[in-house]
Formats: sequence, C-alpha cells, structure tokens
Amino acid sequence: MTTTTENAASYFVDRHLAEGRGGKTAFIEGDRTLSYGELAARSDLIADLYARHGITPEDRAAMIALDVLEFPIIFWGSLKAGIVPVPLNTLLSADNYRFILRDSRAKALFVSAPLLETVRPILGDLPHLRAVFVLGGDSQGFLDFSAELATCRPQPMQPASADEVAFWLYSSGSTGAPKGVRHVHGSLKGTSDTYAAQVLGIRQDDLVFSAAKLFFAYGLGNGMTFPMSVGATTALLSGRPTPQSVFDLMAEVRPTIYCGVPTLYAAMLAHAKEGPAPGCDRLRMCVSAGEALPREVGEKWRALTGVDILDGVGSTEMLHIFLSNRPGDVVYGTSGVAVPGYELRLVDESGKEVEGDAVGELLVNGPTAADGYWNKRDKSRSTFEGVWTRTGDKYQRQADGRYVYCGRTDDMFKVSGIWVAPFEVEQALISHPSVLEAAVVPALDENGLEKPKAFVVLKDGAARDGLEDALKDCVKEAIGKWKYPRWIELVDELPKTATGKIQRYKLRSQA
Ligand code: 3SK
Repeated sequence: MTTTTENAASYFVDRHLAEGRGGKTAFIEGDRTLSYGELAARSDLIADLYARHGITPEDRAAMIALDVLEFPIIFWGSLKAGIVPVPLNTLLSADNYRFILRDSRAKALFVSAPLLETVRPILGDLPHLRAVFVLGGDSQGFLDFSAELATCRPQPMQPASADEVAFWLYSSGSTGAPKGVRHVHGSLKGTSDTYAAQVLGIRQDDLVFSAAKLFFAYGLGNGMTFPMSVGATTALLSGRPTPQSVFDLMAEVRPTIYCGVPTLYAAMLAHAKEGPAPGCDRLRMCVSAGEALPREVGEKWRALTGVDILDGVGSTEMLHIFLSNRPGDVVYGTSGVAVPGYELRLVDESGKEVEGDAVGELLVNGPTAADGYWNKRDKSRSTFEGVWTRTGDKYQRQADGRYVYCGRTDDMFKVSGIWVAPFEVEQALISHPSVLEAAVVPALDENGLEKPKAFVVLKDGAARDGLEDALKDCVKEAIGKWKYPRWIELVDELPKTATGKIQRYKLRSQA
C-alpha cells in the first residue's frame, strides 16, 4: 500500500516494495527469515488485530519481546496502525513491569513465551490492559499472536506527520523510577540520515548483527532502522548474547557490521584469547556504545580482528549516537567528535560555556531529540532546554577537538550499557532482612568497566553465612539480573552529611 504520509513505516518498510526490494531478506533469526515484502504484508495486518480488541490509535502497546522476527512486524505494524509501541527491556523484574505497564497505560502487551512466567503474576493488576499476545511457544490461555494474525485482514496505513509521537522507550531515572521517552516518526529517519549514513556509511549489501537488543535505543537503530533505511539485512540473536553465542552467530552469518557494548567486547576478547575470531572475515566496521570503551579493549579487538571499534555516545533521549569516532580516524580513549547534524556544548553548573579543556556537562542539539518524557513535566523541562538536551554526562574537549568522558553529573552509571541507579540497588539490598543500610557506587572490574559495588551495614546479630550470595540474588530478583553488586563490603557505618545524606563520593574514591 503506497502513501505519501510521513509515517515512518512508509519509508522504512513499504518504500522497499516500490523500489523493487520486496524479495530481499530483511531479517534472519535462527532458521527463519523475513523478507521486506513479508514484513510489509504482515505489518499491514496489525491494525486489524488491535481493532478486534478495541485498541485504537494513540493507545500504547507494550512489547516484552526477544529479538525475534515478530519484533519488527509488531513495531512497524503498530506505527502503521497509529498505535504507539513501547519496547521494554526483557530482563526486568515483575515489579518494574507493573510500574511501566501502569505508567504507560498500555492496552496491549506482546510478550515472548519464555518471559510470560515473569509477567504472569502482575497481569491481573493492570487496569488498562485489554489483550495479551504471546509470541512463540505455548500461549498458556492468552492470545497466540501468530494464530490471531493469520485471521487478520490488511488495513491501510494511518497517516502521520513527522512530528507525531511514534513510539516510546523507557529510560531509568536518578531515583530509579523509569521514565517514558516519547519519540516522533521523523526521528527514526533522522538517526539514519545522520549517524547511519554519514558515520557508518551503511549500504544495501551490509549484513548487520547487533548484540545490543532491539528494545534498547542503541539496538533499535543498529539492528532495525539503520539496515532498513537502505534495504540491508539484519541477523537477530533471540537468546542471551554470550561470547559463545555471539561468535557462533557471527560464524554462521559473517556480518559486515557488528555492534556491541564494551563489556561484551571484553568478554569476547577473553573468550577468543589469541584468536582466530570466528565469523570476522567480512567485517568492515564494529561499533560500541552504552558506556565508554576502554582503550585496551579497542586496541586488542583491532589486533584480533583487524577492524577498529567505533566508540560512540548516544542516549535514549537523543535516540542514537550523536558523538563518535570515525572510520579511519579512531582514537581509543576518546568519544570522537560530533556526528554531522548534531552540535555539542560543554557547560558549567551555571550554564556558562566552559573554557579550554575544563570539564563540563555535555549538551546536544540535533534533529532526533525526544518530544519529552511522558507525564513528567518538570523533568522534561530540565532535560530538554529549547533545542538543547542535557545529557548528564561530564566531558572534556581536548585541544584536537575530541571529547573525553569524565563521569556522570549525578550518581548514575551504566552496566553493560544500561543505566543503574544506586538508589534502586540500595533499596533492593535494604529489603533483605539482614541489611540495615546500604550504599552503591561504581567500581572497575578487571576490564576497566564499571559494575556496582555495595557497602553494607548489617543489622545486629545478622548471620553472615551465605550472605553475599543471598544479597546478590535478592537484588537480581528485585530489580533485574544485571544490576546486582559484584562486590559487597561489610562496614560498620556509612559516611553521611550532617543532614543524613550518604556521601557516595567518599565511597567512590574508596571503591
Ligand atoms: O548509551 C548510549 O551510548 C546509547 C547509544 C545509542 C543509543 C542509545 C544509547 C542509550
């Protein structure tokens, strides 16, 4: 169905039919493939699926979906239907899902069968939810997505302007409460026209593999919108990205572009040791984001594969990378320079531009900034200041113009590219019956990457046997599997201000 609308699905999906690429493979997942033509046809059915359950344009549809072929069908089908998809991190706890599903007032939920067990206990506690569709496997009495879709009829695409909200992503806040980040249709093409075209130089003959998942803004661009902007092919890994599973898939598909996060690059290097690294023979580009790439990881990867890693910086609020190293001009230990189309400023606490190589907060101006946070007016106003978006990252600009990461303006830090709020981990620790108080700060692991470290004060008489593992499990269950403290130090008391605030900076220097 052709249309002149600015609905992003028109450009990313249907355009390929008009340009004769209907038969080209868009996605590979295990032994299944999805061509551009199949994606166009199946996404045309989604509006009918929604209509049958009373879900109408501008309603939200949450996706707790693994990286499977159904992901792009639901995402683009929702855009075509005028419904707002909200892809969610697949590693969250039931309490996090309850919060987000209530906050977003999602009327539909698409959940991969292996994740149903996690969300099942909260499904009765979601007043706005009307339909739960299960992807793959046993639907356990809920709606079977594939069976339902097979009975749907194609519907015309809803027209949309480039400025209309298309989808949301959830980003963690400093108090740990996730915020819905509302993105418009035009931003999807915005990130493709800037970073993907002008830094990656993505091509129709590329085969892209992003170990970073599609629910993450970084993975959504790498693994879906960038390759789709040029009619290239993406290989999806539905399972957990371990060094073994990633190298196995690389050996099978031999990507030309690989996108990962520093923790995984470091783990892959440890796994491959001296090499060879399977499936790297066609690689022309590797990308890293999510947290700063340690220099030695970049250098060792280059020695192992012969290919540089382009370290870049993006944010959920800006949708993708706006500051990056360039092919042929990589300086490890720096984040490079502004991506064409974006402007950067470093400001001090009073908002004044810093001079020379002084450290300041990084502000960015570009075409892909979010429309704002859902239902958080104060936070929207303090983050999106006119054309400038505050990143909360501290940077220094070297004499050669390259930017060097210097930490966060608040206490947040990233683990495997995903924000962790110390407060959230502390709350989970405190929920354990033996813990009196806890403070969490980032500490560096053996690869120079940040992981949570906890300082814990125990209650009088608390048993210490098996405590460390019990506390780690407690955090994993409460807030997500990657957020648990890798180190736990028992202390008699925490450093505090006169008003009782924990002085994390003191613990940070200790850690
Ligand atoms: O964290 C990042 O560096 C990032 C990069 C691209 C897109 C989204 C994010 C959060």
